[in-house]
Amino acid sequence: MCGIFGYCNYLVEKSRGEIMDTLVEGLERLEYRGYDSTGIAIDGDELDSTLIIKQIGKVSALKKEIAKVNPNRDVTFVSHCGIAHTRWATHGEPKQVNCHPQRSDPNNEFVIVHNGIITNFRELKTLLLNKGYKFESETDTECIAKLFKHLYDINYQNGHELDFHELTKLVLLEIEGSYGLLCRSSHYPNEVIATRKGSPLLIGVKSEKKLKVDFVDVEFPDESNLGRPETPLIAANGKAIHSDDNNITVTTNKKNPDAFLNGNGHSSGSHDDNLLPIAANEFNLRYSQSRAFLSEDGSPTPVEFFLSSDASSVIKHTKKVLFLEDDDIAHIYDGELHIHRSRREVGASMTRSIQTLEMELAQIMKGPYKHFMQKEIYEQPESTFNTMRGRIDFENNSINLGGLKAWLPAIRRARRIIMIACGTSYHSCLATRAIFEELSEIPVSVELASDFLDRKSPVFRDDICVFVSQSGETADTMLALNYTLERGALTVGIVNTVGSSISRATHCGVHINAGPEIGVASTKAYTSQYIALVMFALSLSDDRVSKLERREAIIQGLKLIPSQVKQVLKLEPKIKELCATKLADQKSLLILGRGYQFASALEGALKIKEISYMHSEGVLAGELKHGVLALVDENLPLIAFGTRDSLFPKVLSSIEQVTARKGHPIVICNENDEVWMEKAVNSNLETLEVPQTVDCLQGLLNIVPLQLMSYWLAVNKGIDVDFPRNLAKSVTVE
Ligand code: G6Q
Ligand code: GLU
Repeated sequence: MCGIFGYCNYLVEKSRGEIMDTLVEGLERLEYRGYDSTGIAIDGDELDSTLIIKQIGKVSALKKEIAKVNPNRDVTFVSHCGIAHTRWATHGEPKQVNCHPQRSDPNNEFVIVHNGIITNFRELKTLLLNKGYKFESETDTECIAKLFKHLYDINYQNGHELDFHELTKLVLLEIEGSYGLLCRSSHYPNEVIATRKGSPLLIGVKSEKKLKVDFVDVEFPDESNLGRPETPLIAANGKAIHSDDNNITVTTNKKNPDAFLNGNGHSSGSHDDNLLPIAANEFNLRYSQSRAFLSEDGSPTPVEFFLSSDASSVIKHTKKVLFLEDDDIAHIYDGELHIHRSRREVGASMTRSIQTLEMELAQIMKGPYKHFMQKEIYEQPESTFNTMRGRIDFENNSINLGGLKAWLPAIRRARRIIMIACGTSYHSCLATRAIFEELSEIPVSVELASDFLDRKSPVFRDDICVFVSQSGETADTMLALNYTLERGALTVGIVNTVGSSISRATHCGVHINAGPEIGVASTKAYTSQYIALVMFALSLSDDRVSKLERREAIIQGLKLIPSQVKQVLKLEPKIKELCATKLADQKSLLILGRGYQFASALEGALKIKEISYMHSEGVLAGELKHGVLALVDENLPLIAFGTRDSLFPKVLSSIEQVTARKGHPIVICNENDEVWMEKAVNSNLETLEVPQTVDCLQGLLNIVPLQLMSYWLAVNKGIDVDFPRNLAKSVTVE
């Protein structure tokens, strides 16, 4: 949840107006992640002071607040670090004092933007209250800002002027929970700290000069006692930290000009040279340099850094990005990016690569559409095609999933497959479970991540756990992934967001390639996840002669899906009219489906609830008579999936149970199906006709009318579809 954005310019002169515009624009692109309130922190007019501007509501409200505060836009900064936040409240309602940035004290010595939840904030708050700190907000975040100040002050009093990243290490020792956070401080002008645990954070790099290498070395504490100060550092409880307690060492004091010169003049040397301390000066301190940012002649290179929760807000400025990993502490100062870790772990990567994003700006712009959700619904002919592009050979009826290929033999040997996901992603698992079992002949169970964890479900080494997630950052799914990894299962990711936590933590997987999905209501990700899972099932069965015919039918069916989706989109005028008439002002809507269409019913009901706030329930048609039928009368609006497959006669009888109780369902059926044509004439029944495809793919087409319906029900009520109340994209809290 929430969006974090930061902007640092080094030797690239910018006016305060330009800096504020960059921060605000970055927030606008992140607004879909949370929109309770927003705020920025930038340099104030006094030397080393911080100006915080924040406001409840969306970014537009922040813009007005900035205009009201009216800071001088013309002051220029050769180097500067600003931070910004758009909130999805977890602790404390959206009100001015709870907006981020949160601060350590009225002088804004340390200011923080934070995504996530600090689970031990009550204990920390008690400790800090006892030390005399006064809290002004109800957020958990405020204790981090105060902790920074407290640890800075007590160590300073003990003779340690800590480097910013060392101070951060001390802070992180104290906090528990999940976080993506940025911190700036008047004690460390033009520097910023970015760190994460369980929340996404990436850093875009823009420089005129080509970077010397496309990675950043990870810096570990000096394990000899070289950099260890003679007097121990002080922890939050006031106790000394001894050398055995942790690996904290003071590694840098770049405020010391000699230390800086020593480091700067040092040649880059071999890889290992850079991981080890380069120089220990007379203060027993060391300085290492980030090779990517070295210029040929050793002179400083102008550079800009964009820190963000999501690549979509960085893409306008640069395509070069580095994804931080959990527990990384990124420290930006003097035009360099350093990545520190508290300890060296066996097998952990020694570098973070600077990758080139393939995303285009147009992909994250609304274009001619009114809302991202509408755009994403209309993108489905292309996004479904992109999921299959380069992976299906329609001539030879074969599938090639590069990220899975090597693992297929192991997966085929599994005794069961467990699919784990949340929300819409969970529905895509339900939608494909039957075809998975049919093709792979391996039992498949489908789990909601939170429930799976609550039950502490048994997992075995020969289980295959498939994690499906659009964002790749959903906390429940990520926790379930860690749970299965700990138990030795083989894990597969079906993820949209490249570089996301789930795509990196799983052993293997498939990127669904749907392109960035910004609308909170997931639409194109659902159809692409569905296709990716079907392709996965097809790959698992490509060694089975008995499945040949079925596989060919499915592959040829997939080929037509993009054009068939396009055809379904033509139903929009009719759906729009139904939403304005028959479905207008209704309190509740039942959606009936069975077999493959049960998942469509659940997904359709979820879309309607989250976007239009109308109660809606997906009902398994076979269960109707066991209870839900009691709700049916001539007034209850009802939608039924009546497309043709082997269960058609049963579906028909369920719908007849409804019409016999004077219900007037809207039936989603295949084009020119004479059964429904006749019923439409004889009973008071509406139809929405969709093309026919293979049974296991029909859900790809059937869901589109419901996506459009939820969209129009919401728009007709004047709801801001991309920002439904209480929700946000990417649920990074448990
Ligand atoms: C619904 C949603 C939501 C989403 C889950 C899981 O429209 O967007 O239900 O599917 O929150 O998110 P991920 O797919 O990103 O894990
Ligand atoms: N827990 C913090 C708060 O409630 C951060 C929430 C967020 O991720 O936006 O303020």
